[in-house]
Amino acid sequence: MPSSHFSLVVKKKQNEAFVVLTSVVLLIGCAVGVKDRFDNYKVYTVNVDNEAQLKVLFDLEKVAFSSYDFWKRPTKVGLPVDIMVPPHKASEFDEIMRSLSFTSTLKIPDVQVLIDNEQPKNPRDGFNWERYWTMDEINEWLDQIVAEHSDVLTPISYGYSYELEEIKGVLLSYQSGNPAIFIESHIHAREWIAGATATWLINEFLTSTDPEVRRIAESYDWYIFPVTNPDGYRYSHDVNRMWRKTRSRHDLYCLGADPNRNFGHMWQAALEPVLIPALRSSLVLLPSLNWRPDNLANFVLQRTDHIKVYLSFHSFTQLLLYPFSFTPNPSPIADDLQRIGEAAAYRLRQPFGTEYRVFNGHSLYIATGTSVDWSYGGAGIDLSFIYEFRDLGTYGFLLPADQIIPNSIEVLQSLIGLLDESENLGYLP
Ligand code: 0X9
Ligand code: ZN
Repeated sequence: MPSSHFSLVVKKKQNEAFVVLTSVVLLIGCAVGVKDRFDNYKVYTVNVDNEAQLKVLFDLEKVAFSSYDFWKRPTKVGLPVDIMVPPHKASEFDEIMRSLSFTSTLKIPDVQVLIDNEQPKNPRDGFNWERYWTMDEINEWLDQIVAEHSDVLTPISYGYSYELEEIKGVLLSYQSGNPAIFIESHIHAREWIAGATATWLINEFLTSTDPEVRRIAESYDWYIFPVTNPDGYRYSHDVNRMWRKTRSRHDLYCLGADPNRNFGHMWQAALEPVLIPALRSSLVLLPSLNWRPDNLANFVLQRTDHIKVYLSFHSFTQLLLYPFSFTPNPSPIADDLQRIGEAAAYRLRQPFGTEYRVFNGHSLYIATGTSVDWSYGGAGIDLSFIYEFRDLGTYGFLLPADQIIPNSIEVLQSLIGLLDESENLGYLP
């Protein structure tokens, strides 16, 4: 055996032993309630300059338990990816980068440092938007706010999560006859800024004295579900900060489903590049966010006379996306959605200069079973948008809590722009 081959084999065995050991440590950790740590996990921005490089990245994404985590997925030549590399993969990653002459830059040198700095060091007591709340705190706040504003707020729920947690929201309504906006927020567990922004909006609609805010608060009804993936959100607090999916069990290789791949419009009509269940997790049998029968889709379908706008809150990359994601064919109203999106992005830019890009989902990457493809194509709600909040990747999913309020302020401005332009174009009264 040539010595280089021999050393590769030895290295492979060492790696395998390391993986087994890490898994055992992780399992014990889970059992005793220890949080996963991300010391020396690094995030690189990797440029994709040719098809060969793109293929390698797709292959890497396909490997089950490869432990690379794509914060920004490979899509097409010319669009860089963000990839989190664990320390035990550092040399393999270097080798891959070198072998195909990738160019990359180190974006986050130590993910654990960002996790440690995400929340303020000395948080003030009580409910405020200076820190990220836990799932229990959000539920408690919702109960409290509903009790305090029972003239305007009605508690709502569309059922239970896989782990049997009631999914709570509010309907905010100042007068009868209003058209409604539905906000589905925080469907991806690690995108904490989504839920925080949704709760801030509820509070602002109740308390703001700004005339433009009062107008949209009072002349529209708002269905707001701040956290639509409570199991995943809990898990991202208690165990693994980087968890994305639900906590539903499917088979040995498939823990958790991606809820934003399981809505029932043209579900799996196109194949995404990643085909294995552990990563794609679309192999749940019933589409439409189905972990319980009384689900989000049914809730919306029963109210399509009322709901005229469907918004899905995510992070990150500062984007406003409209249907479709499953096909490159533009929706018949794509030009209007682009215009409305640009009006929203224009308003969003005003307070702090934050730039959002606006386009259809497919231009970002192909995805089937997304909620807004379904709300547009399945439920017939023309004004369907995904927000990808701050930032552009400096912190990524680990946006420091001191950006909750600025993010929320600019998103609220964008809602004014979005609704104004929709009215101008005749989509809303
Ligand atoms: O992949 C998703 O579900 C969304 N991005 S995220 O990073 N928050 O997970 C975006 C879905 C929008 N559609 C397409 N990108 N095609
Ligand atoms: Zn997301």
